[in-house]
Amino acid sequence: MARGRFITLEGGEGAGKSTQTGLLVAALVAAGIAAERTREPGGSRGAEDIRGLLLEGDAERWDAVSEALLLYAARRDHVVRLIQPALAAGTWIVSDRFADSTLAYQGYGRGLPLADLHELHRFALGEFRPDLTVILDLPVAEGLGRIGRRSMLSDRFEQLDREFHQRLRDGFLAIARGDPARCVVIDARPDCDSVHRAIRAAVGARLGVAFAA
Ligand code: T5A
Repeated sequence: MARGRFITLEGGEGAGKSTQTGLLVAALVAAGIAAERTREPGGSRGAEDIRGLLLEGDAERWDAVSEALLLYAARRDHVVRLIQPALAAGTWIVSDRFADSTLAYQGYGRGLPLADLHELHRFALGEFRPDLTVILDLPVAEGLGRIGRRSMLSDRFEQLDREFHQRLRDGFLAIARGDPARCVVIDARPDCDSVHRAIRAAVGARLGVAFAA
């Protein structure tokens, strides 16, 4: 049986990752591919427990190192218990955020050395990486505006300041420039259907999927 492919959607707050993850999984299934969605932090039972620790409380609850360690404890559980078995069974997995979020948030955003985060990744997951990463790029004000309209400003990560969110955006774009074989940047400003069509085009071109018209 052919191994499934692992696709991640990344980007700042309100870029449309959750929306587009659902649309992409539905399009893959319509194309005859077994596909499932997941998310980070979370995805597996243990990782969802850790998600609660990460997202609740005030912005200074964890320092950046503790945050990175919690994220990687969750990520290892998610990969070992859910993602790898699914891929081995031929199912494609689409994840709403993955390791690039740690580079962007804890590295570019909170200032942890990127080399340490790469080392942490190697310790937790070896060379395991997505087959394709879609980075949804959106000006900070637009992303925060979308989230604000949904009244989710209470989540502790969203309390951080705008300069932080700009560093995230720049960080995601730097990650994409550094790994063009894995990453594709999609303009997230157009309406949902247009962004979905752009993602389908990228997945089709990079992973050879023939989507239904
Ligand atoms: N985190 C996570 C780290 O710090 N390090 C890590 O390693 C990881 C994995 C997760 C938090 O954890 C941090 C990052 C985050 O701060 P979360 O609750 O999962 O928190 O939140 P986010 O991942 O940021 O997801 P959001 O739900 O906030 O945003 P999405 O998923 O990007 O956007 P979505 O699809 O929910 O859409 C937001 C709103 O915009 C609308 C939607 O209808 C919705 O109302 N929308 C559009 N509007 C206009 N045009 C479009 N094209 C639109 N697409 C969506």
